[in-house]
Amino acid sequence: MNSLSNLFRFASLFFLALSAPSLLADEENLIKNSALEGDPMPYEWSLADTGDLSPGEVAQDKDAGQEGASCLRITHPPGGGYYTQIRQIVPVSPRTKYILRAKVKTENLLRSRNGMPALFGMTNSGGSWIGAEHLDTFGEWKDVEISCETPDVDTVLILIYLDVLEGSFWVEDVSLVPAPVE
Ligand SMILES: [Ca+2]
Repeated sequence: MNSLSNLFRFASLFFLALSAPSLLADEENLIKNSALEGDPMPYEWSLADTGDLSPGEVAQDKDAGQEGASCLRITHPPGGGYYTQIRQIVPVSPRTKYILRAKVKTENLLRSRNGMPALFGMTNSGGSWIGAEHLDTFGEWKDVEISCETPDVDTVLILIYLDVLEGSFWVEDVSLVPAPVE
């Protein structure tokens, strides 16, 4: 075999290796509208009823630092009583390992004394956390990856959650995929 065909074979394998994982991830992603596109509320996602506390401002931010992407932004301006929870019900298999991912950024979070920060994660339908990450990213984008195992349920709630006196929370590219079998 000459060196040119070796080179071609190597290049083909290289590009196959590059493209295969992303194709697989797209097919397996259980999240609908994973890019959180909407006007401004993302389609396929809903705003939870938070009772006496009104939700904050939901917007699509094209200048949030993810090239070419419009990112979901939740803002709690000063002076309000806010509690924002954006969620999607997702069918899953019981007692199965999953990986939940998103790109996130927060800025100027002012917590109440007992308040939670920005949170990303998933719960069962009764609101018990299965996996979550508290987010203090101080203006920098961060890739969040949460490995968790579903309890004996066939749906979960994916939550984008902000419970602060003031501050902003950006989210993009949410995915939930079955964990690779070990
Ligand atoms: Ca988006």
